[in-house]
This record gives sequence, structure tokens and C-alpha cells, in this order.
Amino acid sequence: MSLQVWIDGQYFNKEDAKISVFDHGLLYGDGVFEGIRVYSGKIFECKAHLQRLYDSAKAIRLTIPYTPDELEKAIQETIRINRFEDCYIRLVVTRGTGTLGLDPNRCPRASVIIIADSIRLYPQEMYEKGMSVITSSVMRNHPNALSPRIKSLNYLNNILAKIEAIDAGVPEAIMLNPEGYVAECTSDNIFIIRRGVVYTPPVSDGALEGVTRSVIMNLCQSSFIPIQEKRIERHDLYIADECFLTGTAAEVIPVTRIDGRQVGSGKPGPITQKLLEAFHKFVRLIEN
Ligand code: PXG
Repeated sequence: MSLQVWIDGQYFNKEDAKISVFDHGLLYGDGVFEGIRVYSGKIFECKAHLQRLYDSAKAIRLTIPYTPDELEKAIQETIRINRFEDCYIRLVVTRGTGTLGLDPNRCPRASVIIIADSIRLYPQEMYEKGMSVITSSVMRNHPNALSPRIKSLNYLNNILAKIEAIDAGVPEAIMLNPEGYVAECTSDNIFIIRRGVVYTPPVSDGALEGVTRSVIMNLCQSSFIPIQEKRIERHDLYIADECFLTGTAAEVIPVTRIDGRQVGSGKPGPITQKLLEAFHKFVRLIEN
């Protein structure tokens, strides 16, 4: 059986799962999305993802034509119908089909898409040995242009930063905000460790309020590892003892080189390793 994709309450075979060329999600990037993990058939941090989706939609004046409970049931059904145990969910809400022209009022109803599939961003070796990253010349959105707290269908500056990373021969790039402070990566949040304290940029510095970021912050607290939201300069990256990234797709991945500077010993550090283990334990715990 081919992969089943949920579009507005109906299932379509992967190859027939299509939306209109007049959908404003395609024409203008007008829409919001979530990327969610499923571990052993359970939707990881479902409430937090749905909350962020509805918050993002509200910020762009988009009405989602389903309740959060209805969407959760639809996700669960999509997982079941595709017989997935561990998978990745892409939940997309577009402004819907309209006419040419920006006016969202020309789109009578938002379209909702649920894709369940697998995702693998980085090779296993990088989780064990760490990855190299660069800081990008492409900055994160200014909050008055498009709030970086909105998980919208506009990822162009992140994509340009990602291209810059790939050109430099590394898989990910750190993006600074318009003031020059560290915000996050192209699809991951960033943490650094210095003298035993874990630091991550505050949301007000242009970081998405990552679901994995929140899980890691809670795990720090329950493991008695000091954690602070703090402004981070590029220089702080260069003198960090440890660094790691978090995201739904990436999970937790150590960084061992930034702009050609070795991070700490050049190997994933002890606090990073402790948090990586705690994260995998947490993911397994909530399976039951
Ligand atoms: N910052 C940005 C800009 C993101 O897009 C994160 C941080 C991490 O947030 P979560 O809630 O996932 O911990 C993201 C998440 C993909 C993909 O397909 C991207 C994300 C999540 C899942 C899949 O590349 N971005």
C-alpha cells in the first residue's frame, strides 16, 4: 500500500496527494507548519506542537478549520493507517485555494495537510563525533519583519543560510539576529556550555521556542545542571567548552567545530553526552 496522506479529512495515495496551484501556501508562502516526532506510536509533546501551531496561525490571522483535538485524532489516525511506530509528522496549514493577489480573504478556507514519513537529517557518525558548523552571513528575521516565533511557510533566509553551510562543506549554519547576537540554526536551536553552565539564547533574540529546546531545559533542571537563557555573542561560541543543537528532526546533536575553531576538546563534551542520554531516556520513558 502506498503512503497515505491526509488532506482536509480525506486520505490520498502519496502520488495523488496534491494541492491547487492557486493555494496561497504555494503562491505566497502563506501558511504555518509543525514537524512532530512519533516514538513507539506516541506523538511526542503533541500539546506543545499544537499550541505553537495555533499561536502561529493566530499571529498571521489564519483560522484553522479544526479543533486541536480533531487534529490530534487525525494525526493519530494517519500514523495508524500507515502502520508507523516511529515516524515524523509534517502538519501544514495553508491559507487555502484563492485567486492571484495577496488578499487572504480570497481564500475561503484554510487547507490542512498531514504527512507521516521518516526523516533523517544527519548521519549517525555525527551524533557520536559531533558536527562542524559555520555562522551564516544571512541573518534571522527581524521581529518586525516576520517574527521568528512564527513557524511559517517562509523559510527562505534559513534556506539561504543552509546553502551557505553546504557551500562551506558543513551541514548546518548558526544564524545571528539583526543586532548580531546568536539566534539559532536553520532548523535547530543552539545551546553552549561554559564552565559547567548551559546557555541558550532567549526567544527575544530570535530563537524559535523549540519543543526540543523546552524538553532539554527541563532535563537540565531535573538533572541539576545549571541552565540559563542568555544573550550569546559570536565570540561566546568560539570560547565555549561544549555546544549542541536541538530540534525535532535533529533531536540532540553535538557541535565540535564552529567557523574553523575547535569546540572544547574537539569531542562531544560530558554535559552534552549526559543530556543526550537523558533525552533518549526521556523519549523511551514516555512511550509507556
Ligand atoms: N528553529 C527553527 C527555525 C526550526 O525550524 C527549531 C528551531 C527546533 O524546534 P523544535 O520544536 O522542532 O524542537 C526548528 C524546527 C525539517 C524540520 O523538515 C524542521 C524543523 C523541525 C522538524 C523538521 O527540516 N524545525
